[in-house]
Amino acid sequence: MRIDEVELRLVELPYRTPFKTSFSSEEGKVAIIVTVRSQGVEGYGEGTMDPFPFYREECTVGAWHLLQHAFAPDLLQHGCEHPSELGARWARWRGNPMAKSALEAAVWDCYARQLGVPLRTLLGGDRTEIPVGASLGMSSIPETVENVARHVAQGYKRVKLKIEPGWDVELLSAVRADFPDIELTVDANSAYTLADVDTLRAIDEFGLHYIEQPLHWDDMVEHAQLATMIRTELCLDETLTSPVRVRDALDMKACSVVNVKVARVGGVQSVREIHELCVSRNVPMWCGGMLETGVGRSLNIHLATMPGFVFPGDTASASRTYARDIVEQRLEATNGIMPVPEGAGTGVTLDRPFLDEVTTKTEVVRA
Ligand code: OSB
Ligand code: MG
Repeated sequence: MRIDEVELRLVELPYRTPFKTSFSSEEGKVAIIVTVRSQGVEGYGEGTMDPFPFYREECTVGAWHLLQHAFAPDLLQHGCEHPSELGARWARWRGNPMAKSALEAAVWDCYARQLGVPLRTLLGGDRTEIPVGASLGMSSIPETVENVARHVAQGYKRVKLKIEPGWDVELLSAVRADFPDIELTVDANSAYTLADVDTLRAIDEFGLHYIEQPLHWDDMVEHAQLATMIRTELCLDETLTSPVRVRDALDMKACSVVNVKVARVGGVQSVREIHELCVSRNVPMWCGGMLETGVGRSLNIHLATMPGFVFPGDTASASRTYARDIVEQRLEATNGIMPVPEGAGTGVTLDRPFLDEVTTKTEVVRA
C-alpha cells in the first residue's frame, strides 16, 4: 500500500461523568485521532495515551512527537505490503506501543476498507455480536450498588468495580449482599503491594471471576508470588505491553487471565500474536478498554470477535461515557450484547462537524 497522507488530530471530549480509579479522576478524554489516506480511501486509529502518564508511561505530547516525526514519515516513505509488517519495522524505536498502535490501526482500517471487507474478517472473527461487561468508576457505596443494579438491569454480562486499599472489602460486601450471583470482577490498577496480602485474601471470599492488576504496573514477579497466596484468578492489564511480555507472564504464572488492549500491546498485529498464544495455551482473554471514542471502540469490538476472546470485555455502550460521539454510528449494547458495526473496515464514519468542534490541534504529514 502507498500511503499519501497522515492526519493527526488532538480531540478533547468531555465524559458524561468523571471516571475515578485508584490512579486518577478524569473529566474527559484527550485522544489523538489518526487518519491515513491511501488512493482516496481513509482509515482511522485512536491514540489512547493520556496527557500525563498515570496508567502507563506514554503521554500525549510524546506520542504526537513520535507520530509526526518518526512513524508517519516512515510509513509515508516506505508504505507497506501489509499492515502486519509495521510493528516489526517500527521496533527500532523502542517502546511507545500506544503511539505505534494509533497509526498501525489506522492502516489496518484503511486496508480493510480498500478490500471492502469488515476488519473482523481479516482477523478471523466470525461473530457479528459480542457479549460485553461494564467497568464502573469509583463513587460512594450506595451509588456503586445503585450503579451495579442499573447495569445488571441493562443486561451487562459482567460488572467490574474499581478498588484500592480501604475501598475494597466493605464495597464488595455491599455489592454481594444485593447481587450474590452476578459475574463480578475488581480492578485495582496497581494500588496494592504484597504487604496487603491479608486484604487480598479477604477478597477471595467474594467469588470474583478474577482480580485485575492488583500490584505494580510493570510487575510479573510479585504477581506470580501472589498467585500462590490467594485463590482468586489473577488477570494482568498494565503489565502486558507486548506478545513477549504476555508469554513471559504466562510462563511464570503471573496471571491466568489476559486483558488485551490493542494500544497497550502495540497494535492489531500484536493482538493477533497474543491471541494465537492464548488460544494455544487455553488461556482466557478479554478485550479491555480505555473509554475510547467510537474510533477506538469500534476497533475493540472487531478485535473481540476473535474466538479466543471468551470473557465479556469492557467495550460497553458509548453512551455510558459520551453524550455525543465523534462517529456517526451509535455503538450501543442491548442486553449486554454489542453488535459489530457493519461495512468495510471498522464500519464507522466520522461525524465531521462534531469532530471539527472538538478538535484542538491538527497536523497533516505528507510524503
Ligand atoms: O484499567 O481497565 C482499566 C479506563 C482507563 C484506563 C484504564 C482502565 C479503564 C477502564 C475502563 O477500566 C474501561 C472502559 O470502559 O473502556
Ligand atoms: Mg484495568
